[in-house]
Amino acid sequence: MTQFFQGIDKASFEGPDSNNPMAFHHYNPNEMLMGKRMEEHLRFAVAYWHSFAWEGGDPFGGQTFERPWHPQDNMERARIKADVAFEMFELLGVPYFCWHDADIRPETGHFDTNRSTLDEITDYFGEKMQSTGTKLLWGTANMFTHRRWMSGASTNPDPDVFAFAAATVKSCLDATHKLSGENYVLWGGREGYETLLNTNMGLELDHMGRFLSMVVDYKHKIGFKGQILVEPKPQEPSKHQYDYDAATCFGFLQKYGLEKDIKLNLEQGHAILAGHSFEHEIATAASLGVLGSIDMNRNDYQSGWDTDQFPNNVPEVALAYYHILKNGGLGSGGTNFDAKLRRQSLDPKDLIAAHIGGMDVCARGLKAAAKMLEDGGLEEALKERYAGWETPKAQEMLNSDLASIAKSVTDNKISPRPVSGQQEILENYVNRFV
Ligand code: XUL
Ligand code: CO
Repeated sequence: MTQFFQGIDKASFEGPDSNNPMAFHHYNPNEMLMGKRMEEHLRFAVAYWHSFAWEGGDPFGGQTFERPWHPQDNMERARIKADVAFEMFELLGVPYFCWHDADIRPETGHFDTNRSTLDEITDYFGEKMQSTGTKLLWGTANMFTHRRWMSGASTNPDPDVFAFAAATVKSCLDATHKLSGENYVLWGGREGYETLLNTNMGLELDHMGRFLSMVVDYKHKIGFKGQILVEPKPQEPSKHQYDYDAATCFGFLQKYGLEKDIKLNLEQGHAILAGHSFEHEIATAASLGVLGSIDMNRNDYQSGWDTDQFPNNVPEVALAYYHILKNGGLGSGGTNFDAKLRRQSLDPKDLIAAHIGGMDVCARGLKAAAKMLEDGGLEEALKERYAGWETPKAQEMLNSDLASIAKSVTDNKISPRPVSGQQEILENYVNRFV
């Protein structure tokens, strides 16, 4: 045991009336909802980068956190960081965690040493996963922080960077496979551009499509059974990112024949940056058959950049889980807290409390969503609204053509009668559950 979380007990469920700030008020892993345990619906994961690698910097100031594993430049401290991380997973009772290579090993500047230190630390993780029962939701490669990635990874004008990216993803996929990861994520932080004046967009998109095909081929070659996911985000750090939102990603995947092999990891904050709601992104992915996993957080509605706060808005979260449940759940995906403390929240206790709060908000949202689905009010209203399409006449029209339809409009004197969309009634309905 390290001393880091000294004095903090394992968080347990005490119910909504408890006034213990370090207990769960709503997250009760064994509570059954729609025939499944709450833990199995939510599949929570802690993000290594925000909780353990981020040092509290912002564009105006550097590190505010002082942790026993700082500075993060050698393997001894990488192991101390891992010891603390696994202690936190146990204190919270989260079943999963997620990492980038750069979060868990020091950056050596060279591919071979980056790979050997990654192998070493993931072996260390393997032992800890065995003894604690914590599982890997997904691994990923950080191909955006180091200066070599400044003009992109697979979309870089320099083929040597493409090669470095391919080798990096190979080593991260190998490590994810070794740890029985259930998914592998690619977020293209620098796969985009700053100015079209120096960018060959068509060439870059072709290279990214080819790169992702190689990732899928390699997954099959090594027998990795996890799901490959790409994560949409519209801007930041690149001014224009190619994976703008769920619909853009789907169009891209379809163009390169990858829509059956790759699904999406959707993030609340990225949805907001793209001018969408989170449930819009979830419903879009679900309707296109590419809903994979979620990064749960909250974005500031005013700032215009990615604030990665812990979620605290139950009505928003409830609608997100409503669309997840309605579409059969997250499968091999989960709820990864891609969320970080505010930089003034210095204490180890803040890290635990932030996750407890986030887990409780998700649990409340999930419970509300399950109740709404079981009650069936929204589904009933939908059914009624589209009932006209269930008639044989309407169905025949879909197999018809414009001229025949036009003739039937004249013959039958069709004159549509507008009906209410009942938005306020439906919003009032939702408010009864959240
Ligand atoms: C960045 C972001 C990443 C991805 C993984 O905004 O969301 O942390 O989730 O690279
Ligand atoms: Co994310």
